[in-house]
Amino acid sequence: MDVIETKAPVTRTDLANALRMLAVDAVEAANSGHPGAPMGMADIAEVLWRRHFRHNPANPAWPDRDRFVLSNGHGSMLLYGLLHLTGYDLPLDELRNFRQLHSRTPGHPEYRLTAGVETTTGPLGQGVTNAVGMALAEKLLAEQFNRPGHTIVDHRTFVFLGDGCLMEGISHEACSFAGTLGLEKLIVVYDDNGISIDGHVQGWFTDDTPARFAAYGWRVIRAVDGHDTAAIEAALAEAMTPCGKPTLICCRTVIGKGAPTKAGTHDAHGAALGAKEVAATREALGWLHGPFEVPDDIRAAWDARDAGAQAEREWRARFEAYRAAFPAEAAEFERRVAGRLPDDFASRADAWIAGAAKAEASVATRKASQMAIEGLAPILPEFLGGSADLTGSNLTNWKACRSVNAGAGGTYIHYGVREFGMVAIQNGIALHGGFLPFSGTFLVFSDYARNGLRLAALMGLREIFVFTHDSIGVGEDGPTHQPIEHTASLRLIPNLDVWRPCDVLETAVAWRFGVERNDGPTCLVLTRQNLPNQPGGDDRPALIARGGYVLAGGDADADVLLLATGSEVALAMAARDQLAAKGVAARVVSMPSTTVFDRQDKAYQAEVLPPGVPRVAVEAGVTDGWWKYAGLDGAVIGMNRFGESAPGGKLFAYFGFTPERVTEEALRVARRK
Ligand SMILES: Cc1ncc(C[n+]2csc(CCOP(=O)(O)OP(=O)(O)O)c2C)c(N)n1
Ligand SMILES: [Mg+2]
Repeated sequence: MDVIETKAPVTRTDLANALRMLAVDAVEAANSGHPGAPMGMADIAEVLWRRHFRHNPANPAWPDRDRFVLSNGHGSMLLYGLLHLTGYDLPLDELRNFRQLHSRTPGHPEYRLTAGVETTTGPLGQGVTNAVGMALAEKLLAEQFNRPGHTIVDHRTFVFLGDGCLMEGISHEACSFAGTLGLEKLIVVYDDNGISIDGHVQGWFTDDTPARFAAYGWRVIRAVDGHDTAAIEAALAEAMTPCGKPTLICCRTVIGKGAPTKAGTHDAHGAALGAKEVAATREALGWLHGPFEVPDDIRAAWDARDAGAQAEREWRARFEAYRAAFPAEAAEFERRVAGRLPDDFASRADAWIAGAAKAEASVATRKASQMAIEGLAPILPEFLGGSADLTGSNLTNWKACRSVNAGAGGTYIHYGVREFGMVAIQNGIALHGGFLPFSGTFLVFSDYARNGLRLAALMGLREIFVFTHDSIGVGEDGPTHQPIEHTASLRLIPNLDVWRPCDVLETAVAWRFGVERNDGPTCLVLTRQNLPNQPGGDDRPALIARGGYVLAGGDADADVLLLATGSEVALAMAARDQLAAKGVAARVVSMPSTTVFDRQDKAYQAEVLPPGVPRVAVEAGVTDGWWKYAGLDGAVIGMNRFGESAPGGKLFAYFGFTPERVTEEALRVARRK
């Protein structure tokens, strides 16, 4: 008798189990990682990624792809499994190397490292906030580029998140804002498993999450069984019908689903299951394949390459029709999404900087920044500005800008009082592409946003952060509003450029530098109070761009070097005159960006700061960072205490930021006293 081999057809549970077991095996191999979330969300991921998610594994940069953000980034193996199985450039060996040095499968998903990872996640709450930025960018780009009968921007942003993201305050900032803006292509799936690291969340998280999101103005799909494929399918289908609101799908799930003794407990959250439990899980799931083994029929069912290529081909055909009808817009769209500056940017920026060099009026650097924005905006239609409810103080708006909050065609975002949300939303805008985003708040509140700034730097995003009211110069608002340690502490973040310019021209050059920089973010630290313009020749813009340069006294040997930034440059210049009257030759070095100066070649650094010449540094903030330039035999004039409430001018005198004090310290270090 012939033996006919019959093979059971692949079920959707099998497909989800492939994801589960890749996560289990990878965490086991690394003996480190988080199996619980991938096991709990595998069924949801299968429905989304195989039925609804529009992407092309062969081209993760396709501009009109849907975006997927794993906000609960500890579940990274879920994403790596999805990328691997659907056909991205992530071979099985990378999964075997989960969490190992130089693998493309680090502990938490990292932007740029792994094809298909849209943002770096792990710091809970920021992923969903990035996604709000992505969805907003999609909406604004569609407004700017789509034409009747020609829809070239039309994609969704999907998010997975867990209890942790919802507990984080930033999720309130972001989701409240998304509701107000009606970002209807944002679809968030909540992994409602009742567990976080410390155990059952009842003791610390009892919000009525659906009611909370309904109150934000979201559409909420409640109580979906996150292991019932048909129910998930129906919820996603509903979420994708437009209704003018973002959608939250609340899915009840079991963390570590499939692990016989650890499912439903925090033991499944963040540790390898252990050999015994892994074997029992295989048994329980009926997954009788070896570690990292995925049968061909299951692989074939996951493979999204053909469908993805087809989806992108269809879009390309639409884009070519758009190009035929709107050639200039098509070229501009391609430039914008590639993040290229306009071809004539350099020459137009040169002309604008030359104008800034002639500025006469004494203005605050925050005003100089607004003048820079005004000068750049006509050259850069990708500008997307904003402020956390301090527009009139940060001066981040410009004459022709229009509020995105007021209807279509906006280029300026009133973020409301949401500093952390603003920065992480802005990160999402930068990640999405098509815009050069910037935003403002008071420097003292940069702390609120700090981890978002850190992630911008880690991801190497081109963005500009305007921080005004940069010192005790703030005055009467007092110590709560007077930044002391902020500039110094921002300088500590790797890959974050920090500029504290002293006048109109330094501010203009700093802005240009931030715009042209394409491998990381730039902070501009600006004054509330007016500052005089400093002298210089035609070469001053090029010198400023080196981060530190000789502003005065470069033509002769100096007895002493005076280093200063921002509002203290004028003090140093006045002290130089006083010293000259005493027969002491002082050189003033303006250091608008120590971070940029530190990247200059050693020869240039030594030219600006000749070894052996005594030094005095002055900056109205903590002294720590300055000793590396001043040397231990030099002097640093700063303040290592909180400020006081009084008029700014009085405070400068009270805390010793005067030409006389600079002169005195200079005489002391130069041993003339
Ligand atoms: C801002 C931040 N704080 C703390 C952590 C550490 N952490 C990682 S996962 C987690 C618990 C998250 O709970 P949940 O989102 O419910 O994840 P689940 O256990 O359900 O997978 C914590 C506290 C973090 N990653 N980010
Ligand atoms: Mg949880």
